[in-house]
Amino acid sequence: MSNVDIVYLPIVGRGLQINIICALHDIKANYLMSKPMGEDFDKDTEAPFGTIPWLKDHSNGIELNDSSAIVQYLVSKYPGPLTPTSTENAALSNMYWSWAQDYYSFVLSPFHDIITGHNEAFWRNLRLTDTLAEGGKEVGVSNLTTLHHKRIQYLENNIKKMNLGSYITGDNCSYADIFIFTCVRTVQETGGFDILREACGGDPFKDCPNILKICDTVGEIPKVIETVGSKFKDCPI
Ligand SMILES: N[C@@H](CCC(=O)N[C@@H](CS)C(=O)NCC(=O)O)C(=O)O
Repeated sequence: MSNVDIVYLPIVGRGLQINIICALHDIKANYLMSKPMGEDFDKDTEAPFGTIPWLKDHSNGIELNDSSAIVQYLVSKYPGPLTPTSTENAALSNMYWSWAQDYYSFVLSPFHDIITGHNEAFWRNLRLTDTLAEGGKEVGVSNLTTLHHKRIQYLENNIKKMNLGSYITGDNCSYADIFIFTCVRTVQETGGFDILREACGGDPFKDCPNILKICDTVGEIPKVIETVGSKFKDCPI
């Protein structure tokens, strides 16, 4: 039994990338599920900020309640292939991770509200939004689809301009590549995101060969394949 507890939900969301990072760094974490989709933990009362993911490392008592902080902690405390190789590489990994975090927060997460039909204001501990408030589902999906195209085009253009190596920060896989990979595959493969695939005429990343190339490279890493299993097919979002 390892000393690291990680709490999330049984969806891809902001959880699978942490599981992949643990697998690549040989961190044997205990994966616990929070209410309302599991019974191991109550995010509303046990997580300091009321959200998940949440981590506790019992080897030193540290408790972290933010996915970026969790990932940066894991790759520094338990060094492995995703540990940044220099200050510059650390900054770039952090920046590209934040691209994925913003894409997740402002595109994928509002889509979750539409997909699950759980869009009422005040249900969240973190933000106050009603994705359908300004004109219902059709307008909501159309606006989010526009934002999806904008955000991925910026990343695609940046990768093209920087003429990077196989991965987003160069020749080595970074933790940012892992999050970009889980976001892209979530949109391409999970059942719930058929709504965005349909709004994009079937292929939400058709103009993004560089993003897709990175995702294909990440998707060939044996520990990624093993950790992902059939999750993109099985999870709704
Ligand atoms: N910046 C935080 C955001 C955490 C977050 O919004 N988590 C979602 C699940 S992915 C959540 O807990 N939502 C429920 C709520 O806000 O009550 C992080 O990256 O950990």
